[in-house]
Amino acid sequence: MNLSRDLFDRARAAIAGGVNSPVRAFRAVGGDPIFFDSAKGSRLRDVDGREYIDYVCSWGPLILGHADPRVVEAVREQVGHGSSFGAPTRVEVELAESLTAALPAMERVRMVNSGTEATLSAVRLARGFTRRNGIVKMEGCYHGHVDALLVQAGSGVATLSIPGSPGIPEAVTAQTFLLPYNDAQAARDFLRERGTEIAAVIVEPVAGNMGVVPPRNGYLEALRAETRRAGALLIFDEVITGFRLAYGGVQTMTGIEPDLTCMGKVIGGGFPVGAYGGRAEVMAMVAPDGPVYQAGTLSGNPVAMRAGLTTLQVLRDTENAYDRLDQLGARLENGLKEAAREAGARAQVARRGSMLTVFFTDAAVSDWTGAAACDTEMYGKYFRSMIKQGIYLPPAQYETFFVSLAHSESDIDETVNAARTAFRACAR
Ligand code: KE4
Repeated sequence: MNLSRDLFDRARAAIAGGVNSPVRAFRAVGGDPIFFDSAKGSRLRDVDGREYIDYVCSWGPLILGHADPRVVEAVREQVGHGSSFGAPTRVEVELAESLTAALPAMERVRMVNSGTEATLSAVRLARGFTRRNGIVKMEGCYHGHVDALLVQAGSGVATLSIPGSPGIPEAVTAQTFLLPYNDAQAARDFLRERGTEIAAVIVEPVAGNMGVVPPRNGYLEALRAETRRAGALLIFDEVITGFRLAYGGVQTMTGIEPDLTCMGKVIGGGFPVGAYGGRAEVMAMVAPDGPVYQAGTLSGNPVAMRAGLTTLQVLRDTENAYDRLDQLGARLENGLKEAAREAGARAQVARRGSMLTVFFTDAAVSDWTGAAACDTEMYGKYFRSMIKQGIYLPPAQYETFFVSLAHSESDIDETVNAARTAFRACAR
């Protein structure tokens, strides 16, 4: 009996590629995707009744763990009062106020339905505000499937090595410039030479889409200084890092204030939510106040707002929530490093808070060149060994493991034990 396989056969007959997002198809790790029908806390249960400790956490949103009772109750109550009005509601104001209170650089916000919609809108707004067309992104960073930004992106594009993508006109990417991540000098040189053409620089302030790659000391500061000097906007794509690394974002941890911030994932608590926001002067350009058009039928959906608001409230009111996430992340990091060392595996473990990646390479990864040197076949072997042992990891090398507040020390220890076996399989 393998209901997952039966469902995948049916899925392929009805859904493009059998999945609703490419990375879920397991193409980067081999084998067929597993279908799940329930989850609770740190655990997933597949349609065949097998249980796994989950480190995907829906790619980041479920920082409280699956089916957190406080979120479930809030959503249940909200949906009973109506799911969507296409008109303003109290709860969208409350979530917006939570975001602007937590992020000083975000004086105004606009809710949308995904991280992609947030970055798409932020790029259009930056171009409208500056009346310039140039956009700079970093190699290995992924900002959703935005035409102008799908040029050598990270995440699925890197994993599936899609060179940009067919269907995107040359004219659209002709104004997109690629720089190496973590190279302050390259950014300085480019912006001093061509900064007057540039509407914005968009960056993951802690990269998650080539695996976890933190910024080098001084890198974000250099981007802030050089964009300001050039009259370009700095956009922090905090879709992953927003409320994941701190109650706020990398901007609240570093004091580096972007002009615009894109968010998603955690702020939706597992429901489709994205947001973009920033300086009031810039956001004043967004319709209906300004001429930059952006809209959405379900933007600010009250049920999704309630899930996000409840999640943020729990994070805000749980004492030392982020210390706990960091402790669990450190336990996992140290255990995996020890297991890799014991097995003699060529693996590096990178971590920031509750974001972690195991890179199968000899040297620490600090940019896309380093990430691209990884042995992705070896990652696939590691993934298959771990999933056999009941540990569900991201099915691709260029992704991030996520730990939630629902993970326990025993979950982490069970994971490290499984990793001992998996690293040995990789070291042979
Ligand atoms: P969505 O449109 O998928 O909600 O968000 C796009 C996005 C924007 N910015 C960053 C930094 C992101 O990581 C993402 C999406 N992340 C991927 C995982 N790396 C989502 C998983 C998927 O594509 O299925």
